[in-house]
Amino acid sequence: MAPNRRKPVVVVTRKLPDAIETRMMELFDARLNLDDRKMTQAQLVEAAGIADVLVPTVTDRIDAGILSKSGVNLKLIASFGTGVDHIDLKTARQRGITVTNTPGVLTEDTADMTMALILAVPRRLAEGERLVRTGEWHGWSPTGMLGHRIWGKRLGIIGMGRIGAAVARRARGFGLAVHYHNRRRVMTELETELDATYWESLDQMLARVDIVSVNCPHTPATYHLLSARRLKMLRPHAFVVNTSRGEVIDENALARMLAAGELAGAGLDVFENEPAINPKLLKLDNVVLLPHMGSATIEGRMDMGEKVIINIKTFVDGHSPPDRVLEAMF
Ligand code: 8YV
Repeated sequence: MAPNRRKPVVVVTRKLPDAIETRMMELFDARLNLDDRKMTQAQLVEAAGIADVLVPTVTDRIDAGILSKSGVNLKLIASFGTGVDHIDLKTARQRGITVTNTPGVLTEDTADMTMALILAVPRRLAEGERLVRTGEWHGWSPTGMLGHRIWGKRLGIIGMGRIGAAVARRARGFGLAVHYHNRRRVMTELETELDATYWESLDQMLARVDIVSVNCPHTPATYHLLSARRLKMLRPHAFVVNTSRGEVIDENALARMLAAGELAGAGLDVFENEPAINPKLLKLDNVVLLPHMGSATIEGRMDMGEKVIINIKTFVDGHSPPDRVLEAMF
């Protein structure tokens, strides 16, 4: 932007960390959502109508309906988050709207949460905690609260991107053998570092691993990648962990199989219809359910906010923003 032009109107759809909001107020004509109430589709239409830049999060559905009503000034959607499945990228491109995200800064936090679930489910951490809190624990016994050993098991990672690789590094420290399925085989150096076994066929990998971790983005190609048919390929002692997007798994089929004892357990941080949780899952003891908190660290949120600011600033200064999202990436 030329120095004397008005500050860009930046509409932020949710409450962000104070320091990020303050900086946005200094740099932009920022419109904040201080009470953090999720915007309705009608409010999003209104926001897209007045904004030069829209800053949505995963809880906003930026679909063709909203984009088609956006004002002429809306030129950038600087999403606060890495996943972009809540944004209609094609319509955005057709309307000349640039989209950015915040990759990289939530890799380690999300990998930590994934590893926490990989440990928590086979070792029955949440069940044990519930036992103690409900006063149902009557003392140690040799056969009490037996779970399954992590060390020596096979982990199948679906999606060996940044987060998948960070999960693999942690998993190796816990004695897990790393297997993975990815659209493309990763570079030999990375495969060697992770001592990872590549499976071109997801079906083949599923039949052989003890724990599956979903770490791929949700795209049209990965919707229900773990379909009922594929879930059946897992052996009954297998565990499923998902910190990516609920839509990658057929949640109904998963719940049914868990209830029927056809799978040993699941650790889920994400769900198909957030914040609604499949009632069948809520009844099961062998699942750990978390409220989409994989990247929820103060440090992570600050880094994400910084990235959003850098993307906006670079863009309004007339440069290509560092985290531009292209449809071909997904
Ligand atoms: C974020 C996420 O909390 O970045 C992502 O893709 O799933 C989460 O970890 C959320 O998306 C913020 O919009």
